[in-house]
Amino acid sequence: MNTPCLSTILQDPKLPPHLRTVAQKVNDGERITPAEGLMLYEEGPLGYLGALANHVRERMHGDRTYFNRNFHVEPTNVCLYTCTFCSYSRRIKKREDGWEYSLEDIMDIVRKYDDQPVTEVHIVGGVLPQYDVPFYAELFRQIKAHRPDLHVKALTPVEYHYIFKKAKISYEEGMALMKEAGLESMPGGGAEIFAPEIRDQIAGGKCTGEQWLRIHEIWHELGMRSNATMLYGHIEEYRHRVDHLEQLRQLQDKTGGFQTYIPLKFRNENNEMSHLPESTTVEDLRNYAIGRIYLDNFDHVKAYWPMIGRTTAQLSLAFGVDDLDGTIDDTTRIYSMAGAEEKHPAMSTEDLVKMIRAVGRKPIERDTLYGIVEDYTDAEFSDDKLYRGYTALPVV
Ligand code: V47
Ligand code: SF4
Repeated sequence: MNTPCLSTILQDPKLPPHLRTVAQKVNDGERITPAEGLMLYEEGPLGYLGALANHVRERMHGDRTYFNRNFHVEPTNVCLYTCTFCSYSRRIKKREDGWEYSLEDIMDIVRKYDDQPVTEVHIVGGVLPQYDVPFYAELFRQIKAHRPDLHVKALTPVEYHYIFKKAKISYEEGMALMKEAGLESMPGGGAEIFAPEIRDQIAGGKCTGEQWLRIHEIWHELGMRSNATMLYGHIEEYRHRVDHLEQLRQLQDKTGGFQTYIPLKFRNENNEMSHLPESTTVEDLRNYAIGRIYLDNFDHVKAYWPMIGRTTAQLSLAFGVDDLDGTIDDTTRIYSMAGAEEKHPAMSTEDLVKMIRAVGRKPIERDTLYGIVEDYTDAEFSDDKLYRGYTALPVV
């Protein structure tokens, strides 16, 4: 991809000294400070940030771009919390408009994928009292008994904090119990923005940033892996984003248990913050890039393409992103209600592979823990009009 390369940036005699210092650090594989992170948010030009982030991305992964085949299950789309950015919270007043699946309903959904080559089920939804420790433990057990090879990635500290409190058990006991029941990794949701001055306004009542981090820490101490997100582009300021990244980096130094960082762009439809404008594409790309530069101890940065659209997802691959999420059937999601770019974001593996190849990257199907399932770099498709590299053709 044609972001300027880092050596070109460093050779520019007009590069301001503070930008040069950071570029040199990135070139030398050194860590940047929180003050430098803030400076990048405030002053880093798009092309410059892209060059730095792409350098890190290619140093770690070359052109490899990962995706996995999973399906999502949302036990309910009603929630007792009142996060202002979330369309679920509005439903609690008209609960009958939503769904509340039973264990059998969820197992029916899981069974629908029996013939499909999916490697992971991602389970996350609203918080309601009937979804408690016994419910989820039984669900994980039944999924693993039915299909042992399916990786169970489920729930976030938001749910775990709630259900463990209700069951009067510690986080340590609770996470050990979930592991024993079949939980294999934790998705990155519920992180939002850790700083209490923002979190209390947008996600008051649910687990704090500290509790979110503690539950991940305990999970990592059990030898398990998880992801981390940041919900950006609403009422937070750049310093809150830097604080969020810093806290993730510190925990990762301690445990090494995070696999992937996923920035989530705030979408403003059907929620209590619809009056706020959304971030621009330039800002989205800058944010991916700064995440990649800052989180030097995270292996992967992922873009969730149904939320940002296919074109921005392709662009993000030149701004630090090495992983794309969203293959089959992503229709019923928190995001489609919040104004996702793709209203019916079903994309076949073939489509995704073409989308990645069209910007000169190598599509690699992975499993949840980044084991390679298949390298699609040279896969042939019957209607494959696309040049293996750059293309002027519209993509899928
Ligand atoms: O925590 C809710 C976000 C998250 C909105 O780990 C919104 O592989 C934008 O974490 N605009 C859940 N975002 C989704 C999530 C996730 C997604 C894909 C992959 C993985 C992974 C994790 O969705 C919530 C919240 O931050 N969200 N409402 C909204 N209006
Ligand atoms: Fe509930 Fe999660 Fe939505 Fe908050 S973001 S209202 S906790 S579903």
